[in-house]
Amino acid sequence: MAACYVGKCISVFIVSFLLYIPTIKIYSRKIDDGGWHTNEDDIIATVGPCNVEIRDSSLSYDEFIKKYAYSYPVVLKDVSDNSLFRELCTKENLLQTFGNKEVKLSTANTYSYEKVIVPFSKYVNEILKPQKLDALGNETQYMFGDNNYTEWDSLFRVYKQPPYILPDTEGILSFGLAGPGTGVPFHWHGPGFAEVIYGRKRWFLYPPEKTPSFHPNKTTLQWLMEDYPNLHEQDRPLECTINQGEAIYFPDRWWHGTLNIDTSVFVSTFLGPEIF
Ligand SMILES: O=C(O)CCC(=O)C(=O)O
Repeated sequence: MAACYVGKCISVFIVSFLLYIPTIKIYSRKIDDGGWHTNEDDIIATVGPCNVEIRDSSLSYDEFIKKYAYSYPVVLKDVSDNSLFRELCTKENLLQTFGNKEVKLSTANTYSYEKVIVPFSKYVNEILKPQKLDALGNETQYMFGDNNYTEWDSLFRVYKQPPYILPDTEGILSFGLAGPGTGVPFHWHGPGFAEVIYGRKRWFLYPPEKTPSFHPNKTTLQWLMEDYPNLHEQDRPLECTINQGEAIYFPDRWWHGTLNIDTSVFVSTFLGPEIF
């Protein structure tokens, strides 16, 4: 009787375990980081809330133009399939293809962008690091913008821009790679899209008429830790964390600051006047 009871328990245990296996697989499925690994201990900034509208590929071009193009940011999910581009952006592949090419780094502050030129492999192996909390913007080097379009053309040609180009504009691409906790402090310019290829990036936005309160040489991380918690309700930004494969659209002259949660690879499409 007792043996039979134990047997039943064992069968119940085996059946439960077999049912549990797919669950283990689901929860342990890791997002592919393309080799751009981030240690848990280096993730200083949190994901935060999202109060920006999120739309998917059911967003028509007409609705994009009416509702967002000239008035509001929007997060776009699954609007262009950049899986092939993502494969080209693995750490191994980028180092193999572009390791010897020079890249121009900018300091991560708002008004004075100092530039330094280094081989891409030096940036990846020596400079690309988690942000130190006490480092100021002018002490932080960031790879974004200033791309050599001839040397990186084979990569850029594979990137699919979001399918919502504004009338009479064309997209100029900008490629970036940066460590956890890094980011660009508040600034503004023309409209564009910014897609995350690997990692996650938190965006903070304010409309043109509401200049955010920030110190131009503080990093976004310092602003998040020191200023953001003290903002009055009416001074809080629009914000959202953009995940791998998602893009955010920012309209003309909207203030924005960025913060990489993980080591991130990202592409912006700046929409400028069409050149005939
Ligand atoms: O992606 C970033 O960290 C910077 C992007 C940015 O500020 C921009 O697109 O203007």
